Amino acid sequence: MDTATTTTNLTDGMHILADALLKNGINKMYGVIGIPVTDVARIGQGDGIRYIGFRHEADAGNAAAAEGFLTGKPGLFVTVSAPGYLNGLAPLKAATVNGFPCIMMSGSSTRNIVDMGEGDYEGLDQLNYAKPFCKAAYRIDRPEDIALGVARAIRAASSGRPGGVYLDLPGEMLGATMDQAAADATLFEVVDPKPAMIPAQASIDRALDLLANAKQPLVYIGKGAALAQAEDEVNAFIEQTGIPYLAMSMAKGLIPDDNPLNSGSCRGATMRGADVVLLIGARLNWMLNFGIGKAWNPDVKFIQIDIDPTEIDNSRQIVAPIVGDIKSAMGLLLEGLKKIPVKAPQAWVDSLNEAKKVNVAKFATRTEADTVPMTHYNALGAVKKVMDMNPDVYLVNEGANTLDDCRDIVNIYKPRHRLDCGTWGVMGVGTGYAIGAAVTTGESVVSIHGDSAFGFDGMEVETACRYNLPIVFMVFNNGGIYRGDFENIGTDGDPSPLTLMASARYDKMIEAFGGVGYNATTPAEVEQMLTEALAAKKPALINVVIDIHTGKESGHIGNLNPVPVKGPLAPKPTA
Ligand code: ADP
Ligand code: TPW
Ligand code: MG
Repeated sequence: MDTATTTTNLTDGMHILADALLKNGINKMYGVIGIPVTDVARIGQGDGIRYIGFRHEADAGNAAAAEGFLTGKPGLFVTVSAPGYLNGLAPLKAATVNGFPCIMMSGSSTRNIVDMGEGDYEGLDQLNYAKPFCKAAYRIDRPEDIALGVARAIRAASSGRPGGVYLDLPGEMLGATMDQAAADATLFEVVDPKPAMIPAQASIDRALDLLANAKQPLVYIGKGAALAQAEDEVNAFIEQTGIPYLAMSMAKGLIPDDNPLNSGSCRGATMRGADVVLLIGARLNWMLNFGIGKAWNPDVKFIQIDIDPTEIDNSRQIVAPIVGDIKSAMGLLLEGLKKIPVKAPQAWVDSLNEAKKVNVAKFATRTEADTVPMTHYNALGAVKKVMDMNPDVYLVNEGANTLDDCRDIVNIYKPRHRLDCGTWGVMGVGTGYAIGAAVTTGESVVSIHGDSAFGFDGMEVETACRYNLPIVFMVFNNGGIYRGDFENIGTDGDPSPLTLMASARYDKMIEAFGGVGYNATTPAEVEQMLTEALAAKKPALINVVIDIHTGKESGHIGNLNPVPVKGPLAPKPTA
């Protein structure tokens, strides 16, 4: 139908999509391509969107989520229909649970064939399946709606509590044509995608009154504060009030970890002692024992800053809710200090300092030990030394003991410089996060994985090599999930369900792709090899040989396991 002259005035869905994304500053796309999105990536790349091709959609999704956490703007990933789409749903949901802004775009098959259940190529009712797995889901059925669809996705992902958004892109729509000028006229830039939400002054005054009268106040900083980029306000508030604080794992570095008011090394005593707690972007979910029980002072009162009003009273009463965005809330709290001054009582600060001394000394004997084979502790003690010298380097961390011990041992000095398993404790997020962080920031990344955790997504070392990214992967190889010496309690002679290959040389994996492999057996080697690998600014992998007899079952959360009533796993009766 089209003549040569009219064709030149036509554009198509894939070109309009690239234009709409670029119009909104989305200039990166992670993904795995195939029918019908191959040209979404190729055309995007041609138009100036950096495309990072992965080996598995989950890792592309995690990279996009990492970008969202680091920048506050949604990261974008693309998948093919049904199977690729399903691989992408897991990171989309995890990003939503974590509150990271990101957008998953999937190609989809022909609507009428899918809806009639006729068995289309990779046919699946993707839009409806996506809905419970994300914050919002839209299908763009017409090329003239692309700009609107992109705008809706950006706003839904970024505003309020951020999260994952699904955009369904039917192949027919991607190939549909439109007059270029008419298509250009549909493009627009989203104005103020995450508007400030200013809390009521009365909620600020109520909170300050409580803090001013507290004997043992505590500030608990969560990853919401990191997402809100509220480091200046949070630092000023701690400095002016002198209140001891604790940081959730991804809030580490918002205030440099070596701040004397950081009470991380006596977390238990701090939580049990605090009578008033200001939560800044941290939920009272399982990670904080729901704000109840033995972990907390029975008379504790909570102040909670959160952008989501339904988060308040989630698991117990919040006596002073502050509903609004953290940056605005902290600004108002700082302003309010002029009227209602708050100073942490010195006796409380002193008592915590005493508790810290004891714990720090106890920890140092473990992290400084030169035991070989290494434990998680002394290997991480060596990592800490190198990270202390390289505060700009981003840290990614997953595993059980590898996660919990690293969080406690390795200091972070800058905001949003630590990414980990997050609210759900997901294994297999690490390489995607590391690649997302390296691509987004251009900085070096140290990516520390348990040997089990690394198994989920280790193939992405090829991606790191293909794009020549400055990532040093470290595999803490203790030969298993939690540790390597569990035994099969049956009689078939198979390895135990927790056992992996302690003899594995993960460093050889990266050598297959031209990266540099190291095998570290002592803390001194860890320190020297990590220093060298970071200085090279090239992909590297250090196989860190850890004693198979070290590591607690489920790390620090073994208490969450159901206890068998009988059989060899039942715990010995305690007196
Ligand atoms: P952590 O795991 O570090 O404790 P959570 O993910 O449980 O943190 O909690 C983060 C909270 O921060 C969420 O309830 C989310 O709604 C909130 N949040 C995210 N961004 C903002 C923001 N800009 N302003 C206020 N609250 C926010
Ligand atoms: C997607 C369950 C929690 S921790 C873990 C698994 C499999 C691995 C721990 O061993 P690792 O670390 O990584 O070797 P270490 O140092 O303790 O030996 N599937 C998913 N997520 C989770 N959380 C699991 C399974 C799990
Ligand atoms: Mg392990």
